[in-house]
Amino acid sequence: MIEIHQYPSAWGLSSLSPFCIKVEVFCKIVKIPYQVIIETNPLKSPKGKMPFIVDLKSKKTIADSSFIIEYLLKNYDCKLIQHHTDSPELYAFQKMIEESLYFSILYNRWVDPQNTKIVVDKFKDLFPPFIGKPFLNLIRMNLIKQSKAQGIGRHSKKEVYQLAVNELKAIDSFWVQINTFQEIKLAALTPLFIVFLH
Ligand SMILES: N[C@@H](CCC(=O)N[C@@H](CS)C(=O)NCC(=O)O)C(=O)O
Repeated sequence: MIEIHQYPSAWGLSSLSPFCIKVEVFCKIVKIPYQVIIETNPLKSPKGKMPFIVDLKSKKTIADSSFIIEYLLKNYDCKLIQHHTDSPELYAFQKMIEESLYFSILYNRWVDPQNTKIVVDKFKDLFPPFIGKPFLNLIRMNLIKQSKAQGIGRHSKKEVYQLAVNELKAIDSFWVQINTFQEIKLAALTPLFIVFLH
């Protein structure tokens, strides 16, 4: 049994974080028993980001969705699943989605002023009364800083969304090329595609 420490659900999804859903979907696919522990403070994670897991058997704590999946592939019976290093193409797409497309999603959710109110109104109830709004504003400030450090936050809104469209088009043609799921349905990265394209 493992504990998945992750952010709460939102918009009908099991977590507001795609990286958290990625790990949970992986556990579901390979049938690893797990228990979700809801966290709202990223500082509780060893790497300051969610998710992390605690393996109750080995007592190990592992942070970062990719390291978690690597650990589970090594330590649990996941025979049906192919590891992403078997496919350099999948690995390259993983990096594009997690290191680039993710930041356009972050921009859309936390930086684009058009969406700030929707996000804050939706997430404030995840916290005790009165602290939700100020806490979310702090998170927002931190994520705006992150978007500048990564680079996406330095572009105009039009440029950010153009980059996202380019990447979604690349994923779309990759999808067609590999004949939708036929080759990757058993890959450890399937949850990533499901989650980010949802
Ligand atoms: N590389 C990490 C990324 C995790 C990540 O970016 N988590 C975000 C939520 S989607 C987070 O916890 N951010 C909090 C922060 O940066 O303060 C993974 O794959 O787990």
